[in-house]
Order: sequence, then structure tokens, then C-alpha cells
Amino acid sequence: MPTALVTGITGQDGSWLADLLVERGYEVHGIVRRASVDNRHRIAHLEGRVHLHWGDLTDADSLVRAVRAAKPDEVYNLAAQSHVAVSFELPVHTADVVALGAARLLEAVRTLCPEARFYQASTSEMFGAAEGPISEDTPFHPRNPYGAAKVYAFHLCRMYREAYGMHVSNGILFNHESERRGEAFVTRKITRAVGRIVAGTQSRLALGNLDARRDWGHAADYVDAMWRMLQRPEGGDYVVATGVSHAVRDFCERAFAAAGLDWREHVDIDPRFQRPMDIPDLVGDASLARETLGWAPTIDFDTLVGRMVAHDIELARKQA
Ligand code: NAP
Ligand code: F7E
Repeated sequence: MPTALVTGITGQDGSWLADLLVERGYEVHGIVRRASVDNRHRIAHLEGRVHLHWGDLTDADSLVRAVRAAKPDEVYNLAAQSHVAVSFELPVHTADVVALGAARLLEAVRTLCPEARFYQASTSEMFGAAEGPISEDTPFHPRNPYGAAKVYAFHLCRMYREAYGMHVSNGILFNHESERRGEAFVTRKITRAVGRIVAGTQSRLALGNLDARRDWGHAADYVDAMWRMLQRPEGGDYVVATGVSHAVRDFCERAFAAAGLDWREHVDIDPRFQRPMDIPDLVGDASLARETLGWAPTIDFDTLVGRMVAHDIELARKQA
């Protein structure tokens, strides 16, 4: 039975990846950070089927202990302060977790189990305002502290691959969402609002830049791409995306329409949700992942929006 260690297992992707690994017969270990509220709701259904270790990417000793206890064949580094707007407010903390956290984990793995295969959660945010479909050859030019920290982690991973011969891969994932998406990200913020408006517990929704365009896929598809990278004979860097972008405005329109509502009657523009600098459009070219990993998305934009809206209407009704 192969063993995997997942940082960020309580997050959106960590929970989908844990589902996939358990289903594929892995012994799954996860690192969970201490919080004063329940931060395990996304993996509650896996209780007893995953091994959890206290840890934090800012605490090297805790990572060493978790790696030593898990003895992993595969390590997935998904933990991050992953909110772009928050990274403008907390640039040092973001760098500590995202950039130095990757360095701490890579060192723990290099020291204790250098044969383990390592996945790093890289991001389309590293490219900044690059134009056209973005591939692995597009230069990085991040436009926020989160993206800059991810660029450091990306290069460190490449260096560990080249300098130490470790099996390290960067998945350069474009936006991916789901019914488990954090509620501060724009898609889930919209679908939660639609659900509550239907349930009669909310009437207005405040948003920032409606013109921004993102290449949105479903997280369940994207964690499968992560796993496929670690099954290759060698590590590599891969863009994972659908190849189609939509504006935030389009997402709003479809999400409200899916509930029989007109978004223009409910949405307000609030400068509090605008960023010091945004990225106008991000669209990825996942040809390499398709050709090398045999990966392609299975859930399209309309299905993604429909699933999130249906889930959040149900949730809001229960909560009401
Ligand atoms: P997420 O839902 O925000 O989850 C982040 C996870 O990291 C959570 O489990 C969180 O724990 C944990 N975490 C945060 N700070 C930590 C720390 N100091 N030590 C240990 N754990 C910590 O993010 P996601 O959407 O699942 O994304 C997963 C990874 O992919 C992240 O690295 C993100 O930057 C990257 N990424 C995401 C996307 C996307 O569209 N979703 C695209 C490209 C790359 P708590 O549950 O306790 O908060
Ligand atoms: O914003 C605009 C906002 O916060 C998307 C993370 O997973 O994907 C995510 O980063 C767009 C931006 O995601 C609101 O300005 C408008 O243009 O959902 P988001 P993100 O910043 O693209 C990348 C790939 C990651 O790696 C990150 O970890 O929507 N927008 N109004 C808004 N965004 C938010 N959050 N809230 C609003 O009210």
C-alpha cells in the first residue's frame, strides 16, 4: 500500500485529493494546523481513514515529525495562505507559509526520505498579466505577494529536482472551484449568496472587479492531475487548465440564472473587494498535461456553476 503525506489536507484541494488517494488504496497522512474553530469539516467524512498530524508550514520541527511518522512515498504540498487579496495585507506571513514553508518541507523530505515523490501546488498567479493561452514556457511576472512567494517555491522545487535528483513536480494550476471552495473566493461567495437569496436569508451581494476573467475548472479533476504527475518516471512542471476563461460577471449571471434570478437585481459593486492590482485575464494551455499525463478536464463551466449553486441552495435551506 503506497503512503502519501498531504499538507493542507483540510483545504479544498486537500480534501478532494484525500478522497482520491483513499479510493486508490493509499495510506493517507495529513498535516493539520491548530485552530480554535473546526477546520476539519471538509475531511470529516474521512475520519478513521486518514492519519492526521499536528503541524504548520512555519514550524520546521513539526514537518520533520510528520515526515518521520508517515514515511511517505508521495508528498503533496498543498498548504498555503492562498488568498490573493489577503496576501497584500499579510505579505510577510504569506511568504513565510508559501515560500519558506515549501523550503522547510523540501528539506525535511530531502533529509528523511529523498526517494519520496514531491508535488508542489504552483499557480497561474505566478504569470501575472501574461497575454494569451499560458504554457510552461510563459515567463513569470507575479502581480501580488502570493504569486511572488509561489514563484520562489516553484524555483526551489526545480532546483531540488536538478541539484539532488529528487522526483519533484510543479503543478501550475489555474483556478479550480467546487462545492468545497472557501467562501472568500469569488465563485463560492457568489453561489453561497445565491443559495441564501433563494432561502430568504440574504438579499444583496457585494463584489469587486466584475471584469476579471479566470479559467475555472473543478477541483476534483485537478487533484487527479496532481496524482498523475507523481506517477510519471520523472518529475516535471505542468500547466493544468481548461483553456477557456469567463468573466466574474459571466459567473454571476449563470449562477443567479441557475436559480431563476437576475444577478443585476442583487449585486452591488464595493471598492473594499477591489485589489491594489488585479490580473485582467488568465487562460491556460494544458497541452503538455494532456499529451504527457493523459489528463483532460471532465467538468465544464456550466456544470461547475450548476453543481455549486445546487449544493449551496440545499445548504442555505438547511441552515435557514
Ligand atoms: P485552501 O482551501 O485555502 O486550503 C489551504 C490549506 O492550507 C488549508 O488546509 C489550510 O489550513 C492550510 N494552511 C494554511 N496555512 C497553513 C500553515 N501555516 N501551515 C499548515 N497548513 C496551512 O486552498 P486550496 O484552494 O485547497 O489550494 C490548495 C493549494 O493549491 C494552495 O497551495 C493554493 O495556493 C494552490 N492553488 C490553488 C488554486 C485554486 O484555484 N484553488 C490554484 C492554484 C494553486 P486551514 O484549513 O486550517 O485553514
Ligand atoms: O478572485 C475578482 C478578483 O479570490 C478571482 C486562489 O485559489 O486562484 C485563486 O485566486 C477574481 C479576481 O481567486 C470579488 O479581483 C471580484 O480577479 O476567487 P478569487 P484568485 O485571486 O484568482 C489562483 C489560481 C490561486 O492560486 C489562489 O490561491 O475575482 N473578484 N469580486 C473578487 N474576488 C473575491 N475573492 N471576492 C470578491 O468579492
